[in-house]
Amino acid sequence: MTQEYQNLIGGRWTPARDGRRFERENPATGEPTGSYPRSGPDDVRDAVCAAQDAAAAWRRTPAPRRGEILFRAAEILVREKERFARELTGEMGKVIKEARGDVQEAIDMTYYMAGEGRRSFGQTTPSELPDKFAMSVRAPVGVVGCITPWNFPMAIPSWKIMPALVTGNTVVFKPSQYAPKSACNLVKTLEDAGIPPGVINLVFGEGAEVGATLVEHPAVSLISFTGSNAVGRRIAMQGAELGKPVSLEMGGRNAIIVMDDADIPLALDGVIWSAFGTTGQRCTAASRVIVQAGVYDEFAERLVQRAERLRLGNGLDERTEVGPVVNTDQLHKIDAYMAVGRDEGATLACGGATTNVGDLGRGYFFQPTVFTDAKPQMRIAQEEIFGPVTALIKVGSLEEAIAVNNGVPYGLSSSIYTRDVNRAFRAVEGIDTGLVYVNAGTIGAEVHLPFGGTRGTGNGHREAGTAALDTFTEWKTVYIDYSGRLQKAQIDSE
Ligand code: UN1
Repeated sequence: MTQEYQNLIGGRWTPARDGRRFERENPATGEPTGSYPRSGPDDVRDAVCAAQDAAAAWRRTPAPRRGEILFRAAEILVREKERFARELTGEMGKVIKEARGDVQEAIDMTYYMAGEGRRSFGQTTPSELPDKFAMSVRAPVGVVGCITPWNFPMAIPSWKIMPALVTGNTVVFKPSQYAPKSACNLVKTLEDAGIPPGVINLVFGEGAEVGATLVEHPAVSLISFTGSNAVGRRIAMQGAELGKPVSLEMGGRNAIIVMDDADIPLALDGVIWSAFGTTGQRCTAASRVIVQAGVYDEFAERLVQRAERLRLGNGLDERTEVGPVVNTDQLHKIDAYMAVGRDEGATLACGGATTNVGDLGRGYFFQPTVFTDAKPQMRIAQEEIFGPVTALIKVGSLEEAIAVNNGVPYGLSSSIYTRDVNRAFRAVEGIDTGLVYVNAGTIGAEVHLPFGGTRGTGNGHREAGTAALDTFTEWKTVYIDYSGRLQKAQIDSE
């Protein structure tokens, strides 16, 4: 029988009020992986209430104590890493090595934010007046709603939940319905680490019901969302109307630039990893490769050879290099882009179809695909496909490469392969994305540096690093006048 999972509300694992459920299946095999509450607005309201009730005591808990709970959670994640990784692969498909990396990223973030319990520095600065002291401290915002996608089901929730908790907020967490077990594992870990009831609440269900209620709820002070641009924009508009800050992370259309003087084998490794790792289902995936004319033909040929050899399969098999895509909708969406690319005049150099050879027939597999002769304005070079598909674009110069790189609606990650340090620095300066890599692919951000993007990717916020603390706290500026008399800033100091 399929195992039944529950919401966590106010420290109690409970079904949806009206008893509805949904099932998730393994995208590699079609087998059921669990049954989850299909929650409705009432469940969200219960969770928000629980988070509100827990807020006062949690914000008064000294930050180092909050950090210790996170530290214990990180220790549990370390112990359970293999099991969590296997369950993660089983429900969203990424290959097991990468699933371990996903859990590791959550471990890294949890340790990192545990340390913030003893930092969370503010400023002290001299006042312009005598006998007056000035400082700034961080204050929690209150109840935070975290809405997360399926492609990094451990890492991305940890980017939101850990900084929110350590800075004294309480959380209502709505994970993707395509990776619910990992969400459960993460929340259970926090519970086992000793997080008080109501401080973290978990509500499973669909965006239209659960997510929407969370965004609109007046007691939710902040929404942190990672997902599609369409949903993110809607949340931003609602947030503006309700006067509610929202932090958005909404995908990319990232490129690797390969210059004539690049180390070609290294660049090939970088493209294969960045385009087809996680089956291309990373916001940071290299879905475009901008290649200088002098090496274009050779690069295209060698890339196609490598892509054709990639081994598709169940991610739990250690030999598998590319797992399934997450669901049938994604499979159809990716498939539909094949015709779009061909109609626009790009050449389908390899892949281009779903595959159901042998066991693959039970899952959602799409062949690693390379389009050559793509032009910068084609839809296959502009729109986020989110699958194992990359498009090669030929350019003449570094300036043109940078212009093409920047000429998309998104601005998350970019990379350049060159041996010329001057070119590398010129690219770093000219590229308009939140992340830039030199002689490395577009994926692989580390947790202690800011993560996020420009233009259609974000709305000015960054996750990870100390930048995350700015999202989850308000600055409180404190002046203490110990002169015993009325002192007037800007006036008495003349
Ligand atoms: C994402 O795809 O949204 O830099 C996150 C990377 C990973 C995180 C990706 N550390 O590719």
